Amino acid sequence: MGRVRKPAALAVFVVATLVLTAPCMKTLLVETVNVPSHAEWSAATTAVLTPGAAFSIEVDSTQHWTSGSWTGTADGDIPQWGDYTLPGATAYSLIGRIGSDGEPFFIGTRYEGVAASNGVLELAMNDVPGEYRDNRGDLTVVVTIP
Ligand SMILES: [Ca+2]
Repeated sequence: MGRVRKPAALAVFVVATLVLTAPCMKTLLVETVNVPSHAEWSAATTAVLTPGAAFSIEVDSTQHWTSGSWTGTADGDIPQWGDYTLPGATAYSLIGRIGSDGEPFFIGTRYEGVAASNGVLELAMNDVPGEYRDNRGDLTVVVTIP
C-alpha cells in the first residue's frame, strides 16, 4: 500500500509546483515592426490587445521620416495647421490606435500605457488624411506586451 501512494504524492507535488511557478512564467511579447510614413494606418503587432492590457512602444530617436520638405523624429516637432488624424498632437509624430475604430493617441519616441479598446495595435504618422503621398521613410518601432 505504501508503494502505491508514492507516485500519487509525487504527482501532487509536480502539479503544485507547476501552479506555484506559473505566475513567474508570464509570456513577454516583443515585436520589432516597421511603420511606413506613407500608410494612413498599419498594423503593428499580431497580438490582439484587450481593454486594460499594458503595452509599451519605443522608437530610437536617431531615426527620421519625412513629409514634404519636413524631416524629423517620431516626436514630430512642429504645430499643426491642418486637419490632422490626431488633433492636438504635433504634426508628423508617431500615433497609435487599438483596433480600426480605436481613438488615436500620441506615442512619440516612447509610450507606456494600457489599451483602452479591443484590437490590434495600429501605428501611423500624424498627417492630414489624404496627404500621406509625399511622405518618405519608415520607423523601426519596438512594441512590448508584458
Ligand atoms: Ca504628408
